[in-house]
Amino acid sequence: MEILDLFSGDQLRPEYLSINPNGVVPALVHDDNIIIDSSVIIEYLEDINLNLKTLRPKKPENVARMRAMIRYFDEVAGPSVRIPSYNMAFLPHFQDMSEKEFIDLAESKPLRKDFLLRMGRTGFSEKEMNDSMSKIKATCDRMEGWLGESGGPYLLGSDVTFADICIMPVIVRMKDLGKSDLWSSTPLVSEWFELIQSTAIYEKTYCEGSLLSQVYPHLRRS
Ligand SMILES: N[C@@H](CCC(=O)N[C@@H](CS)C(=O)NCC(=O)O)C(=O)O
Repeated sequence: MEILDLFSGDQLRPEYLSINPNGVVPALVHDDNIIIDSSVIIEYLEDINLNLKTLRPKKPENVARMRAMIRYFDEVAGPSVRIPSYNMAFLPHFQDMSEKEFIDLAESKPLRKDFLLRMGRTGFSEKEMNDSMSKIKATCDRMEGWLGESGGPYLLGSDVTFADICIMPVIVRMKDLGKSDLWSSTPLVSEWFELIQSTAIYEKTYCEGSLLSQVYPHLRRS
């Protein structure tokens, strides 16, 4: 396993770009296969028979429903969570740069150039922040509906699936940024999140140092 330092630009070095031309993590190299994008990687890990607990439903119609949920998360929640993350946690890294250094950095990002230029060194506007929060709230409302339809406690019913795994980091990030009120009016989402946080595997996943509030002192709340 290789750990990349994203603020040193490890993800933009030619060796890494030859693995993932998008210049983002994660990437998996397994035998001679390169697999990129986290939601693709986790399905691949199931398909190579590592004897892991299955996270894909059995019925094809449920697999389709699960994938449609993941598409929604990637379309709506994924891009939205980046805006408060950058504004509240990462912005100081960019404010320490000169304008030229910042533009050069933005230009070097295959996937995130426009995103960084939109943020600039002053951060995303209040309107962009509010729009992001609305989209994450809309995601919680969708999840509430799905949990109601399936009977929970997971999005597709009694078993945890890739859909739960794909949205979990967004909800964890928002909690870490002090935005738990986004699901205060969606009780099924609150219960879903409590359940996920109570598992042993959650503790392992979010080991010490993996939350932004553990890395950036200014995010710590008393
Ligand atoms: N859809 C991609 C998104 C990957 C992504 O945005 N990764 C971030 C870290 S969470 C990254 O590598 N950022 C590096 C950069 O912006 O230069 C996935 O889920 O794998």
